[in-house]
Amino acid sequence: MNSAAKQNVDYKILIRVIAQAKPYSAVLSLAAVLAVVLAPVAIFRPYLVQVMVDEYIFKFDIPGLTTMALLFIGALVLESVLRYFFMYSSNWVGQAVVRDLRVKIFNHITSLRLSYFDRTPIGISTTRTISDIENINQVFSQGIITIIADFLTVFVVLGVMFWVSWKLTLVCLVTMPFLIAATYIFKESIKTSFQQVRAQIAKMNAFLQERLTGMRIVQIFNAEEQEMKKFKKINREYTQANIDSILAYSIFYPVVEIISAATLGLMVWYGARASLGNEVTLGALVAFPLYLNMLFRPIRMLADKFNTLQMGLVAAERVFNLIDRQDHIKNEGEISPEKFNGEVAFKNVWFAYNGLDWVLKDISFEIEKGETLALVGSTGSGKTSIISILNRLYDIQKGAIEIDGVDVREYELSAYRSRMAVVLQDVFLFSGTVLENITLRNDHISKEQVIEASKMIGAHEFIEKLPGGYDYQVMERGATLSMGQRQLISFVRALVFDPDILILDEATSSIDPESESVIQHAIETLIAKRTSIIIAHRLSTIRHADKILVMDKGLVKEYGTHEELLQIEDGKYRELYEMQFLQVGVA
Ligand code: DCP
Ligand code: MG
Repeated sequence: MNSAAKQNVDYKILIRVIAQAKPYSAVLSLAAVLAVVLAPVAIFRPYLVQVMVDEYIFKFDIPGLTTMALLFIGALVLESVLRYFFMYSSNWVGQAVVRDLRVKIFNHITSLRLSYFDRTPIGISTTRTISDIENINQVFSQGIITIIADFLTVFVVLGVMFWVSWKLTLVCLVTMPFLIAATYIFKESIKTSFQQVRAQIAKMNAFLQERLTGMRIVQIFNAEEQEMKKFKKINREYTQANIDSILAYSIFYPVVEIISAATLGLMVWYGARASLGNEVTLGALVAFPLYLNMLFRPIRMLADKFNTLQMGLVAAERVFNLIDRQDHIKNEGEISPEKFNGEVAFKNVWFAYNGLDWVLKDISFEIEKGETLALVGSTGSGKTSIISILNRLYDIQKGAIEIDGVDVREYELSAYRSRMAVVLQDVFLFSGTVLENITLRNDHISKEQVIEASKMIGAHEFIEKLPGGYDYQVMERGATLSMGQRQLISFVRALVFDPDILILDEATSSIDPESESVIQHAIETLIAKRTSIIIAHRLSTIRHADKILVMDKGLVKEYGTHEELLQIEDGKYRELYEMQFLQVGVA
């Protein structure tokens, strides 16, 4: 935001924006040439009027007048055609640049490390990719080239006016300081309110996005009214920002009208007397109001265009800031294994999301090939964090994580991740078909493979029953499917990718015994023959594990097999087992 407070156009950013148009330099040059050509062409018609009056109308030269009229029409057609190409090409370049930037920023956002998303509201990222980028378009369509074109027009018009009658021109210019002062004041006041408007839009986007995602909670807890109040407040501020900018316009335009009327009055008053004294021709007197109009319009628009340019640059700066963020997980490793053997080792791992508060403290454990490790522990003890760092969504601060005896940072990131599958606690489905949700649009996975995997997991039956079967359209976030169904789909997703290491964050919600056995069967299928880490809440899952790691407040509390852990007097696992699992088992 601090750049928004800068007074002048930021040339560095301007140059960088223009540099984006490099692939389209031909079209951009065309637009620039057209801008230069348009200025003299535009002045041609008023000048023709002047000549017509002086040389033809008063000399009753009817055939000559016809020629002039045709010339006038010709000039009009030429100007219209040029203007068409000018507008089309300058807007086209803007749109082309915006299209490229959108791809760039989307690509960039998807590569950012997860901690960026932990701290940035979704609405802000959406605003960057959609509306901020739209503003950059204006740098081309309304910005630099048209400003240059306007300046050229002003100079050409002034030149012609001076040439026709320098005295009359000077008289007209008496009001110019007022116009420039008004324009400057307007530009400054509109700038602030524009920035307000932009800030409010981003705020509203972020608010709305979050409420829509959490609509269920809003309605269940009857929070509509409170949310409405908050929304109204944001809406009020947004409206106020808009009204402020309208106020500036509604003052500025009439003021310009008054100044131009005064100029016209001055011109007529002086011109009529000069004309009587034969100093100025009648033709010039007729053409001057037209010249004046051509002079005033660009000046009046300049303020607006400068602001648009500036807004475009502010938006561009935000977009560039995002693009420049080197907030990726470092991908400097070069090892791209075809397959993992499947030995996982944590060696004195320390990790904090914010770099300060340790969420994992000195974690060490080892899993042999094909073994299953169950992670157990109370909520917030750091279980999900362990799998997040194993998946390299976050970087650890101290210690090492090794796979097959090699530090994970030495693997190439996408090769590394592709050998690993994660089933998360809260399953996320995208809008699209069930099939697409399972394959994530990976062409290497055939429908047959998907069906086979579904049968193995035990999901085939319910998917078949959906309207359209595998082509059933899943709504955003999978809202039209049950928790268990979503879970099963995510299991199939993991199985078709045939990972060497499987990570499973078991859903905490308890389910009915029948589904329980389906899920249990699915999990057994998943973990068979591969190294697995399961954050387990169900006793049945835990008992199947080769080793159990009990977490407590970021520390490894206990580590061993089921039997070993039950031996520990006053052990945490034993306590958990007796309190929770045994009771559930008995009931
Ligand atoms: N945490 C954080 N930033 C995140 C995620 C978590 O600061 N993006 C914090 C919240 C907890 C701690 O890290 O204090 C451990 O969180 P985990 O998600 O690892 O906890 P669990 O998975 O063990 O808990 P649960 O059983 O509830 O899933
Ligand atoms: Mg968790």
